[in-house]
Amino acid sequence: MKSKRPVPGHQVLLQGFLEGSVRGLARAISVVENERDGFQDLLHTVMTSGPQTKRVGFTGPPGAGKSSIVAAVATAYRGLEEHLGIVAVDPTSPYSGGALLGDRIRMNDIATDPGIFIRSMATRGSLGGLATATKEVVDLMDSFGFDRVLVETVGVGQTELEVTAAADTVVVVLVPESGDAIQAMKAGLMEVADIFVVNKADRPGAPRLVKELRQALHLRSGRALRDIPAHHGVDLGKAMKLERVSDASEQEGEEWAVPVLTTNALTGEGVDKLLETVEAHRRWLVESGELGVLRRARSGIRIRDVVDREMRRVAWNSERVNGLLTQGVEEIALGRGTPYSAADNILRALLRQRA
Ligand SMILES: Nc1nc2c(ncn2[C@@H]2O[C@H](COP(=O)(O)OP(=O)(O)OP(=O)(O)O)[C@@H](O)[C@H]2O)c(=O)[nH]1
Ligand SMILES: [Mg+2]
Repeated sequence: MKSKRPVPGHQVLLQGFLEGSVRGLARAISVVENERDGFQDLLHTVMTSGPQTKRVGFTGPPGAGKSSIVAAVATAYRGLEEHLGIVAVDPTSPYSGGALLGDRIRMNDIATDPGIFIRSMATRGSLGGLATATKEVVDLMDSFGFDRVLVETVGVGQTELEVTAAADTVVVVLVPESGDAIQAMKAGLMEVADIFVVNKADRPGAPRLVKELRQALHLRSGRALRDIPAHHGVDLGKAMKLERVSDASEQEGEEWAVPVLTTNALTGEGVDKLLETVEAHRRWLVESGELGVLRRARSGIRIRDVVDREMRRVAWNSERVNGLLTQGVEEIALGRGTPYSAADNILRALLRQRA
């Protein structure tokens, strides 16, 4: 890693990026990840033309097979001659080599394919910075002109779920071993899923999880209660026959009914259906106008992210603020102040400074 001096070759880098040079993209990502001088201008310039690409996120518990599915899906998209960017927020990162790569032929294949650009982001603890940096890397990939960008995150914790919101279509990958539908609900995965995939369909317990998920989705959508008169009680089996939540081709109206699919990432079973369903969701996003709604919501979050970070930067880089902090500490020690009075002084100084 080079020093954090301003980047002298910014223009060259930018030109390379805009001309579609992968080296330009790699350098841009490094500038953004390390928050080197001028990274905001760089992002501003490349993002001016707005979102360009389809973003598909894959999330779920550790070891569910997200990377294996991403690899299988990427291979299928390559068969359709798509150029792909992959961002993996991945503690074990099988893409980038290491002990795990040996037994993963597919990973190796996609890691050396010039039509695929993979970037693994190290998990740096639970610092809020990871989510923002990852979203920025996804934005860079989006602006670069890939046909599609795939994002893998472990679906535990706020940061990861936040990153998930950078995708247009979110595929939640579960496995029988990861627990039941209730656990998925508790982890907040029900809220983020556009498509559920029960992977490792070769394992016992997969059909039960599929059934549970469909029932949970059905209940959540409120249809089960609407379809069946209350005095008959809620017969879920009957409700499932009335509404086939699983069949993406039967979408009607404005609502997207979250399908539950099964895959075996090792054999590739179910991957074609997953691709079809991702396309169906894309069509729905476009036709319903939901894509615009989603992108606006995302822009709002990004603006907040940037303002939060810049406020922090402005505050803690300011001599005046650091002076007030030291003063506040002394006042607290002398029993003349509290963290609130000190913070109040700092905020007043900051707001005056920026006015
Ligand atoms: N039997 C079976 N094993 C699978 C399947 N998909 C993935 N695996 C195996 O499950 C293990 C975990 O797969 P990964 O693709 O690394 O899972 P992941 O969700 O990306 O894991 P993390 O990124 O570490 O959370 C690997 O040993 C895979 O070979 C499947 O469909 N069936
Ligand atoms: Mg993984």
